[in-house]
Amino acid sequence: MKSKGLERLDIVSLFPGMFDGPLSESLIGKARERGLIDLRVHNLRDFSDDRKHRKVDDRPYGGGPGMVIRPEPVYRALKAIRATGTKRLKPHVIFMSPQGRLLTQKIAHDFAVKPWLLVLCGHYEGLDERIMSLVDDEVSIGDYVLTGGELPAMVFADTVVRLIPGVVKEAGSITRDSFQSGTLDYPHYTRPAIWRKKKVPAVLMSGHHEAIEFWRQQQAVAVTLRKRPDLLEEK
Ligand code: 6GU
Repeated sequence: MKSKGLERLDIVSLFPGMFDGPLSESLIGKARERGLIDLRVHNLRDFSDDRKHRKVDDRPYGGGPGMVIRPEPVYRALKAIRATGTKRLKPHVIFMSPQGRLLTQKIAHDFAVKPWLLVLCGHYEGLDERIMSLVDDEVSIGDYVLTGGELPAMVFADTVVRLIPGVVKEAGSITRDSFQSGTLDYPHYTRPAIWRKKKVPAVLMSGHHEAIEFWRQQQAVAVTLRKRPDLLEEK
């Protein structure tokens, strides 16, 4: 059976409030309103086995700094969320971690064809290693350290949700994306035709569609050579 692609995305976090703005505004917010993605954010504390204080972390065995998220709340969260799906549909579980695979446009495409993604955000020193057997993929957004997995999860959600057909109105702006076409984007201009003595390139005003297309491709390569020559190198 052919998958229809991403339909549902669940995020488990200790700070669900952080997601309110970024995933409710703009194109992602519209995609949710239009029912193109069922995006749910969960509070890990709701799945704590500690009834009284809803504590989810504890000190590391062996000593050392910081706290570690205990495996049981994560296990319960995964189990409860999985149970809200159908028997055949299982979420692909992703743990946001600086140790993960670097997120690229190629990887975003691989995830955007999965019907259901469940994203775990780490915090403190991380998750108890024993929960990793329930994780399908570990993903990082770059070689720098953040305080937690929330911002990476938002970046991840944004990049996969915009690949769902219909989220970005013009399909052309997806195929022309930097990193997808192999080059960066060409320069864009809008009115006025002359702004503070700076003119718009004449070819764009010519109405000659082939000439415009040729110019744009040429510009895209020139921009890439100047700013990101590594993208043009053969791998
Ligand atoms: Cl996914 N988490 C944290 N804490 N830091 C990061 C990251 C993830 N990706 C890059 N830095």
